Amino acid sequence: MKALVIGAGGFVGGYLINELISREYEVCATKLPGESIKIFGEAKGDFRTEDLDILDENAIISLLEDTAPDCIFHLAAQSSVALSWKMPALTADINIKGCIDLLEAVRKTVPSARIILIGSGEEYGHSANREEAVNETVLPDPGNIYAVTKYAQNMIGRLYCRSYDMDIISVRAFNHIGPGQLPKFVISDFCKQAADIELGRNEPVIRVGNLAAKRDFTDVRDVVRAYADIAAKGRKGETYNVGSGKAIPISSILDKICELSSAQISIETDSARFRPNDVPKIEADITKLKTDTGWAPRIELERSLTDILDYWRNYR
Ligand code: A2R
Repeated sequence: MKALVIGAGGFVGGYLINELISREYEVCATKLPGESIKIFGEAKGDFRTEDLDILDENAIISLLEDTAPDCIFHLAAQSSVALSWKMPALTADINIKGCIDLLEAVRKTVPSARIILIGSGEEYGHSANREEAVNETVLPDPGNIYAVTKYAQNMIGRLYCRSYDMDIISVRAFNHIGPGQLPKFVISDFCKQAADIELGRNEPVIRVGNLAAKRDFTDVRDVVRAYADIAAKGRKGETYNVGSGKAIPISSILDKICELSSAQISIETDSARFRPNDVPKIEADITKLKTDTGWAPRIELERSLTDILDYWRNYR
């Protein structure tokens, strides 16, 4: 089986490539020119790399003709919520037009390929603000530009599946964490601050935003296992939540990081780190994913945090 991973220069790409190689896929992965694909941990084997800007329609067609994939994982995105407010049109171009151009190119060149569109738990937005976990039947009510574009991608995927009988599945990934994630994400940020304190680079204070918010965190290695399981066993035309199924307060994660760190750390609230309209709790209902694929998260939070702390301790 041949897999094409589009947008593999980001956080998830290298992990997904490794997972697919270990399942004996022949992998081709794309990145933006100037980017590199980072494999964290032990590389499981070789793969082919190509440059692709998803805004270049002709380049997508050439790549598909050349690689003839059985399965396509579409990771390429403008994935920053903050940047989506600053550059809404660019975010829409990459996340919506890029998706449409990809689906059109697949329809013309490799119409029977399975496509996994990677969306986000952010799509639920205000609809996730409820006591119970959010399942795939809940109507999304996105709260930012990024989330709107990912919800548009989801709807376009369903439309192409119904209209052209294409083999498209959408995923809504909730917060994922792991070594190599940029420190603009909360857990990576806390671990980096703790590692910098241990290394004597910072005063022994971690600066934090809203610690009361509860979020659903999954290790990226479990997330990519879910993507591969969905590609193997998921149902065409469906949407799957990918998360741990359990929201935990950010404060308890910070306590754990302080416990795992060798430094004596105090906590300071920084108003600049608060986000407007933070939803108090976001939790994924993962019943559908479990039922259809048998997937369940395996990596405990403590192991993820230990690995992220080690990553920042050794970061050059
Ligand atoms: O924004 P950059 O320079 O980090 O590049 C990102 C890349 N990308 C593009 N690829 C092709 N054509 C474009 N016009 C284009 N613009 C941006 O897609 C980055 O290398 C990759 C997406 O990776 P990350 O932003 O690190 O996302 P991550 O955490 O790997 O998540 C994968 C997917 C994304 O669709 C997220 O929205 C979703 O999972 O949660």
